[in-house]
Amino acid sequence: MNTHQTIYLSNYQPPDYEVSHIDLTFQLDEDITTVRSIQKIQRSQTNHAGQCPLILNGIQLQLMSIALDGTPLTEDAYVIDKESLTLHDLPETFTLDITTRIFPKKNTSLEGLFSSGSMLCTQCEAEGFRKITYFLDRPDIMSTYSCHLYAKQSKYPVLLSNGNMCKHGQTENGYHFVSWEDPFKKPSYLFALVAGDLLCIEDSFITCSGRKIQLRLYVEHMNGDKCDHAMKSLKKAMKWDEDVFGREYDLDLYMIVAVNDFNMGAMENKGLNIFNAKSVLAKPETATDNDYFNIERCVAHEYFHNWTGNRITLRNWFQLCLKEGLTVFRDQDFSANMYSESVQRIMDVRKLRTFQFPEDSGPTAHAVRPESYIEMNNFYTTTIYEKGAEIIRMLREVIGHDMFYKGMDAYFNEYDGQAVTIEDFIHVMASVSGIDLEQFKLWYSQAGTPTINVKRTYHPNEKRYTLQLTQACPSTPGQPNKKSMVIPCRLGLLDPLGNELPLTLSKDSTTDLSNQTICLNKTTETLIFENVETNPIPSLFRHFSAPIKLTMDYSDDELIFLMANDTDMFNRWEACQKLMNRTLLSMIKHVQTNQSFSFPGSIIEAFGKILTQTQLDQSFVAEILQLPSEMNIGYAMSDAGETIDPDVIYQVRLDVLQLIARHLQTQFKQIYDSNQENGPYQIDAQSVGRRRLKNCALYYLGQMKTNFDLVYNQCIHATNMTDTIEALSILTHIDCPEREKALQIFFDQWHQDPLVLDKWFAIQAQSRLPNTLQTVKKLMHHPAFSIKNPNRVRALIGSFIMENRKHFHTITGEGYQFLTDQVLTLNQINPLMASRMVVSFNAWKKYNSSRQYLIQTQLKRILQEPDLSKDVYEMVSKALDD
Ligand code: B3K
Ligand code: ZN
Repeated sequence: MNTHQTIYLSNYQPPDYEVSHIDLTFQLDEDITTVRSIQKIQRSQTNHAGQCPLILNGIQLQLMSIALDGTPLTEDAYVIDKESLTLHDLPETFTLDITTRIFPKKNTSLEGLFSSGSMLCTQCEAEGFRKITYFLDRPDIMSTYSCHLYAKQSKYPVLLSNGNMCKHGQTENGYHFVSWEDPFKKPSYLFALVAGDLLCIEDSFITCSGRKIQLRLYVEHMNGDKCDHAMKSLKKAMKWDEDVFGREYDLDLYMIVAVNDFNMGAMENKGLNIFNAKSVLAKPETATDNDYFNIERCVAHEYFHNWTGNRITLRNWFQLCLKEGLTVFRDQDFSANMYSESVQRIMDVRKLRTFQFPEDSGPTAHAVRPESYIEMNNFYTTTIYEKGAEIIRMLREVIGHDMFYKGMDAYFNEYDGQAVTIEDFIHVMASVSGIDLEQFKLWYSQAGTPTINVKRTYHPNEKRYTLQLTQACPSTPGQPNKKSMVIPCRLGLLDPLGNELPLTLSKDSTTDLSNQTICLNKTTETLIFENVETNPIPSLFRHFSAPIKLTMDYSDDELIFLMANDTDMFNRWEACQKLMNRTLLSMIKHVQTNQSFSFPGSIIEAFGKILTQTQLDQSFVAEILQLPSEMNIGYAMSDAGETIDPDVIYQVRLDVLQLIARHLQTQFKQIYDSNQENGPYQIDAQSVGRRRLKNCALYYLGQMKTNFDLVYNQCIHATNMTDTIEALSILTHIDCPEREKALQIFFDQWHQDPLVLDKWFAIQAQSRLPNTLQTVKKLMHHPAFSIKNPNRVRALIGSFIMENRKHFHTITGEGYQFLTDQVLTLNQINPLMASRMVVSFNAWKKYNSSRQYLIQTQLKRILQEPDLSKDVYEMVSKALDD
């Protein structure tokens, strides 16, 4: 029976008590840690005469003692249950002194205080602090913290917490202590501590006002040579936030600790970021360009949180997007500034389409500011993060760049040190810009991806061109009807030579144009352009100016034209995506109905042309040449009202890859040969672009038997991990002796490096070879596999379900059964990970009836589990409700 409680935004009440200061003392040990917390508490103004009890959150705590203003309380003085401790009849201000015991090694949820290898560390967001001590564990309780850490010196020589170190010394029997003081008020979710035997890599940064900040990276001793990139990234991020947002770092010390067992990428604890080792450690021999890129982005993201999240925090968890959407927007902007605006945008949009659009059209679709949740951890979603970032980007488009940055300044000034809401943020933006943002706010409350349908007419005699854009938003769970939204559309009109035509909007149009952007806000808008000399080709939603799905009756030739000529690079890529999706879908239809289809020569020709355009950014060319993934083709099918057919998708995509490879092999070979590494590994945009294009060429070449040697040789002789992995991920699909050899060599070389070993697991799980599920099951018993390590789980199980559509969706149902088995195991060990995995079942209604039946059976099986976590229960019950 489900007894999990739903929390509603509409029930939000300000806290009845405030905690001005909390003083924590830890006697640290992996088996039993003792936590003493002394809290200074006062009634809040709304709690007249203290009629409201104090209900402290606490989970899996062993209460040892509790005292009120120095007087120990007996058991009849409080009520304790599985999740809380309640006290009645309290004075106006008082001190609570609570001692609890916790058990880090047993804590496999990796939330609260847990052990990872020989170290101890914490993860408190969203509600992990309550696994450390009894507290008002909610983000609108902001307190100053002092923290005293005691531990055996030989085992835990390094003891860290938030803020500044203020005291340290020896105690008896080989124990020592370190005291930390954080001068900034913070919510409990930003508390952190780390204890371990760690190497410290040090550097410093001089801020814009001339302050010297100590930067410290703490890693396991063998990883000292993998810190350079993260440190550089941190300094770049610090500088960028000063330059672009005028934000200077506040404490004198900034620490990052790398941890092997971590549920997500990283955590922005004040002054003491805790990172998944994957998001910190890199050297050319062990990390790919992609890893390098993710590290830079992640370090920047957590750093940017210091202002958007920490200095200004959330009133309640429903406001999560206020810090996450905004911070993702900031890290995207940062990355775009570091490399290429258009390639960055392409990558961001690809991510949005692969993860967010499907979420927004499935059973767990929710508004960027959700109305309710059962388990908050389930709401760290791509909707809150990526769609949240899109909303900020649109806001900048709608109010203009200048106003946006002015508005940000005003936001920082007005709300520094407070726990606020999305409403507050938008209010500042509206008052600074003088633009009414009431309708714009619908982006926060309406779920679903809007669609835009375009009709166009050219009147040659009047030289008039009309575009009629109609918006709609599909219904989502709990939201059957949607209102029209504010949708910024950046656009251009191209003449047949590819020149931009001047945009003169007639006053009969229903909206205005500013900076090549129009803001749609009615169901249908009509744009009438005057003095249009020739029938133009429109380029709409340039740079993906809004997260929508566009329907437009482009011909193949127009798309090929835009692909070659649009002045907006994003839309060149977009035209190619449209063209490929359309062609692939049509081929799929033909295969399903046993008809023949010949792939248009014009597309191959267009690809060939792009390969010759040496002036183009090589990363961009590689992006254009990358076919839509099987997953994205599936979603395109479903958008077109078809049932997703993973087998045919796989076959057709493979046929097209081979066809392109055959036709363009000479060019691919030439690109491959002329872009070899010719010096030490560099991570600048140009070198990355060169490797990407070279490996894209290898990918196509590797589709042909005659080139297997080439792939194998790169795999064996590569001097950097990017080239090794690119080759190995081609080889993994090929049934040849070289495959086994390459995998064995890789294992022998890297089995001691957990992050590289993850790649070995992932690559095997991605294989299209027929017995892959058996291989995956076998690998679950490999001595190096551990279901307790999230990176390993993501590498093996995650790669199989996400990137092996063919085998996961095998019509025997074995893939589904496998996932269910893993979800049920993880449900006991690490509910957050279990819940992350089970969402792969969400799209079940988009498959044919036999697959639907198979998945539904598994979902029901999960729901029957007697001891189902909140996390999994919430996801599965929503999936079944659909
Ligand atoms: N704020 C953390 C995510 C916390 C997830 C809690 N389950 C990392 C980030 O977004 O920067
Ligand atoms: Zn974040």
